[in-house]
Amino acid sequence: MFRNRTTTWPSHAAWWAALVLLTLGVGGVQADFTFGPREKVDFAMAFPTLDPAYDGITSFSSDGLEIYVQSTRPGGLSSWMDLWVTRRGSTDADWAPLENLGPAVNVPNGAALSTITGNGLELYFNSDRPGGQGDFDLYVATRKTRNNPWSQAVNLGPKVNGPACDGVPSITRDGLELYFTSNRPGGHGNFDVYVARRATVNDPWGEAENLGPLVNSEYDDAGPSISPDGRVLLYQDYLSTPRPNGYGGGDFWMTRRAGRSAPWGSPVNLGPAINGPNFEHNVHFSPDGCVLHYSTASADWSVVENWQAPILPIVDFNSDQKVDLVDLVMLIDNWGTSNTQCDIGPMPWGDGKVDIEDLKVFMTYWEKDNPPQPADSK
Ligand SMILES: [Ca+2]
Ligand SMILES: [Ca+2]
Ligand SMILES: [Ca+2]
Ligand SMILES: [Ca+2]
Repeated sequence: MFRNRTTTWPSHAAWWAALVLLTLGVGGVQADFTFGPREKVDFAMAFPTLDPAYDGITSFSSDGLEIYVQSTRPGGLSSWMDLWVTRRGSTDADWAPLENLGPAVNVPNGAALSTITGNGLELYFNSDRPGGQGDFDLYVATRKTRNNPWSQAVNLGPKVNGPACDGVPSITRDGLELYFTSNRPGGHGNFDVYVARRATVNDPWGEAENLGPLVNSEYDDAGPSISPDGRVLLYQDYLSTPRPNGYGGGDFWMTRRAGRSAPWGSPVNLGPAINGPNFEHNVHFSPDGCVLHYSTASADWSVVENWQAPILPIVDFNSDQKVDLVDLVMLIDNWGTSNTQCDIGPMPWGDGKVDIEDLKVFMTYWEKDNPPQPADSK
């Protein structure tokens, strides 16, 4: 697949020079990923069919062709918020006007904060409609195909929901892990993040589990957003007193794990590229994992702004400000391993192995730094 790019590949001599450099110890910091500077999203430009006065994005379909929106706009079925969808036929087509998801999902008590499985057939959301386990609960609506209407939403039942507030679901793309927040008794204080699991999408959800005292704290651990591959979990602390060592107001925090069966690591603040003095909330990964979408609110919530920030793999493995031969050789040298330094794809944080997905990512940066020379005309 890279055959037509051989003009940008190094000569044998250069290969050996690089190998020598490598064995002499030219290395660098542990490569990883980083967040690029955030920029304000002009809703009118990016999503012309949405109105920021009413609408908030709650989830993207994995193919990028549907955005689920919670909205207080007129025409809804509830006195609070309804879920709506906007669609497009391809990733470069225009978004269609919002459609209300209808009475299968929206009832007078409302529906909000949705998450959709990778196959687009299950939509989870929270609602405090009558008939649940108490307070807000999680519900799911299903459909047979992407073109069928949604079925009547059902409560996830007492293994997942309880009498306390259960909300803000976020599901892995494979539909096997459902993260949410709850202030049920038995946690570590205020809201905590919980997960429910199932073996296959045809199995019922198991008993929800607290993510434990490393991830959760005495502060609010809320608003979870799981990466599509389930290796990065973001959450927020904005509801009451934030965690110490943040940037003011509520902030986003991140925990990571090496694989789906590995334990979650210590949470870290997303840092000043993302967090500021306002209240960061409502965070989502783009379907390709390369962009973070989120909102900020002023202390009195009178000003809500929408932001996006690129999620960037660190391709310059040896930190010399160039993406060049030395970095390529490091990647090749780690081919087939699980060295996180060179694990830069397919998501910016990698997938636990160094292979063709990482080379593809590397080559996109290589070509930016080393544009092909125009062919000699003589
Ligand atoms: Ca509940
Ligand atoms: Ca907590
Ligand atoms: Ca903040
Ligand atoms: Ca990889």
